[in-house]
Amino acid sequence: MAPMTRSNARIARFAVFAVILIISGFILSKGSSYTAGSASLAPAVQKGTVSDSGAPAAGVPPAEVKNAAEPGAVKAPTDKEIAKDKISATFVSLARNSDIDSLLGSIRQVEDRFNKKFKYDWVFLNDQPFSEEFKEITTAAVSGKTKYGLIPVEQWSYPDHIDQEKAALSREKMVQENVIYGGSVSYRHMCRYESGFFWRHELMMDYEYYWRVEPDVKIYCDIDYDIFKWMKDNDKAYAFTISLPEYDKTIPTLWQETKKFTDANPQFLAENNMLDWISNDKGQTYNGCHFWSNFEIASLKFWRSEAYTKYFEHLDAAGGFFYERWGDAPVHSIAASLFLNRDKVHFFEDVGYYHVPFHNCPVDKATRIAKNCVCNPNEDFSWRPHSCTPRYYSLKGLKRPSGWENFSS
Ligand SMILES: Nc1nc2c(ncn2[C@@H]2O[C@H](COP(=O)(O)OP(=O)(O)O)[C@@H](O)[C@H]2O)c(=O)[nH]1
Ligand SMILES: [Mg+2]
Repeated sequence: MAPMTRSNARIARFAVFAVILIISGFILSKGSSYTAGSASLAPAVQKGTVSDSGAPAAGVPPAEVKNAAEPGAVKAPTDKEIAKDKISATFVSLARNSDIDSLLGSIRQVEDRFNKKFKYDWVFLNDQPFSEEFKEITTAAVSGKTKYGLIPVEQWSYPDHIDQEKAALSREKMVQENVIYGGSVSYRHMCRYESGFFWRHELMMDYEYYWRVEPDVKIYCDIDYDIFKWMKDNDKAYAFTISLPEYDKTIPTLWQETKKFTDANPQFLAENNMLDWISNDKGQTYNGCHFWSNFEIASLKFWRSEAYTKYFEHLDAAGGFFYERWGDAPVHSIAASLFLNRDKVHFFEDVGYYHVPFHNCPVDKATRIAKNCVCNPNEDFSWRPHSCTPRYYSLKGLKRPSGWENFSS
């Protein structure tokens, strides 16, 4: 073999250098992909910050988070990585056996847009035993584990202190006044259960977060990040998609009972609460604003807290779940607004959602394209005059999504 010339040696040295360069590049690029324990299937985020800079990047979800990374920059995690990184969370649906068809539609949407990738569990709760058919069909539809719980009868019946004749007279009056569900006893049990009990069902004890899903809802956009993990990493306790004022006739004394409770227990009020979202006069009256609780992604720890548990006990003793028609939505929302610091509440602008008759359709076109949304922004409710979401953005000093003003009247 001919001895190596000088230029051959230079070429060899260059080749070795190039190989080292390629290998280092490969290692570095691996290092920047998904790693368990990092924030990020969801966009990489800065904790506790709000969007005060430009519009969110295309497809980058949480409108309230700034400096989020492009989802495209994050390598999709493998099934193994997802399993390792999963947190303790579940879907939860309160349902009757007869809700099967309409609930199946909701499950299909949630699975296709989110859960087929993450495989979180699903808890079903009912005041009657679930039928075998209900169990078989829902288990086949859910990618995670399914669990079926019977509600203890004392949590779905009149407490002893309720005067049932008084309750019946009030229902009669509400029917005459055309109050929606005004005459329904089961609806009242449902609202009381969702306010005070679902979070203490034994099946829910395994979990830290939940996403409530009702029959006949739609999920309009892909959710390609682990939304539960996002809640935890960003220290959020309550998240919503739609907010609006409650119908006054269902809650004549809810605010006065709330004030009685907070006057007696001022220690539960969060320092940086959202009283100014639910009251226009510094707490004298309730403006009715509430998060629409048919969609909720929230922390179970919050409902299990002393503040909320005692608040529910106070309301239950006052009897308004039966003498009036207090909904779990205003009850949850008042509690979240008063007992949580405002940084712990989040609006999922990027989660396209529908429950009759309101839509949350991302008004920012770039978000709709990036997330394969199938909704019409002209139907979006979030920025309309009756929505309470603009008020929420103003008081938190958040940057509104690009183009919101075109969908505000
Ligand atoms: N098990 C059970 N679930 C109920 C009952 N009434 C309502 N639900 C569930 O409670 C939730 C709210 O009821 P829904 O009819 O959707 O009320 P709306 O959204 O306020 O019109 C849904 O998940 C229903 O499936 C009931 O009597 N028994
Ligand atoms: Mg519903």
